[in-house]
Amino acid sequence: MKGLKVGIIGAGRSGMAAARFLRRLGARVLLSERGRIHGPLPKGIDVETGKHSSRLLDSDLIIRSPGIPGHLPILKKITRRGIPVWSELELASRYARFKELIAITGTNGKTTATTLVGEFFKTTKNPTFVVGNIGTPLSDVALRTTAKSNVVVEVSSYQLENIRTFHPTVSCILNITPDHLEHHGTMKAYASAKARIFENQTPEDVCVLNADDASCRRLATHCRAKLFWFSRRQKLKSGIYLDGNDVVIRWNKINSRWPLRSNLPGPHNVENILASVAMAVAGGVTFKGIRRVLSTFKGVEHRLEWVRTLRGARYINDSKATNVDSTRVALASFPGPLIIIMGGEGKGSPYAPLRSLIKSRVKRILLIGEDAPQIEKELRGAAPMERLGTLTKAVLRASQVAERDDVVLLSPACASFDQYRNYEERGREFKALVRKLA
Ligand code: UMA
Repeated sequence: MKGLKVGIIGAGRSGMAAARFLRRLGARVLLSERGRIHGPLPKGIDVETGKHSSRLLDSDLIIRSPGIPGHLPILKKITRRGIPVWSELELASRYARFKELIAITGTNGKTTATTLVGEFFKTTKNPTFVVGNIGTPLSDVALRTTAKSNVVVEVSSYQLENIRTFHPTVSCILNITPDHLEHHGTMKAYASAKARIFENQTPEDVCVLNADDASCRRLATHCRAKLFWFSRRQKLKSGIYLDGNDVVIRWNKINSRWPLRSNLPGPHNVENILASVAMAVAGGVTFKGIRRVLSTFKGVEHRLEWVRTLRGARYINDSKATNVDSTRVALASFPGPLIIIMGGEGKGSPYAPLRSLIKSRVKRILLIGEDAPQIEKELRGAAPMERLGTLTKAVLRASQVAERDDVVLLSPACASFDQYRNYEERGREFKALVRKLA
């Protein structure tokens, strides 16, 4: 990298981390951001803000932040010039050293599975890093990894679009349902981006796939790694599955069965657990370590997170539900009666798949954000709806209508960017508002 001219597009979390990393490697960096730069800039880098100028065309290499749309004119020019475009994941993974590199993708459950897999690997003697889409970019830790490290990376379809050599020892696709269609265009393109997680794997590696998911089954035919299937619904000849309340593993000479003890609500979490156990087993974690972690693991922030019980009504923060399927999963986790707060920046996928669950479990929908009119149109008649605009008003309204044994659920089915910096900020505001309720 020394002396190489590298242009970075986007100065968010991953762009800033890439800039710091490239500076340490001695590259000449131009950081290009359409908005403003937040936070301290690494020393010695060139910056342009408010635009992406043709200066980028002078680069030997481009690092594209995950949120940069493919139709951006400058990106088209860059590609036409034949300048290689990498994601920050591709860049950092070239410098990471590891015993196991575990990469996890999927539409939903990524963060829970990544956190859980991280906890499993922390029971081994080797240092474990938990990075990627979950928050800390791999660039921030890559130079601290050694041949003994376990590196657990949450990977998004955006990051996978611009990989070349990224090569996990264990990969996993949890599930594939419509999301980010505004970015990828079609389901096929979205699934293909996800499948790139295993494109550099060989038969020495392992790929964990969901046997209950038709898209995963289709993708498996292109996978060269050793397959490790998981299923919540069916007994498998080879893989990990649930039999009653028992976890059964039959894989690669391993034959094991034990009762599942976990605090995570909902059937989707059973799937996250099965996949995570498969990854841990493939990476050599002992059953003792796995079972100890499972019995104490409480889940992750902003994902079906209990906030408070007030006058018998439970308030649940599921701000991480930034797509329709995530909200479907949340609805399926509570029998009801539910008061659900939905809305935000829509992603163009239909809300209709929620209709039957809403009809049977939801007593009121409180709408916020930009996509409220669209949700209202598509779910008309499923449950009474009110447009409140902001979270402040929605939480107040929820507290007025909530009765004993109700569940007040923030599960927006939308991104947060119309009103917040990210879903974490939205979730924190929800929790603060709920805690303030008299
Ligand atoms: N920007 C431009 N030009 C553009 C568009 C955006 O300069 O045309 C700038 C924005 O003004 C902003 C920056 O690019 O300053 C934003 O970058 P980004 O959206 O690529 O996001 P980062 O801050 O780099 O964070 C990314 C991930 N974000 C996305 O994939 C959208 C974070 O995942 C991740 O934690 C972080 O890298 C570290 O790896 C978040 C996410 O929402 C949680 N992920 C999606 C999801 O989980 O559904 C994929």
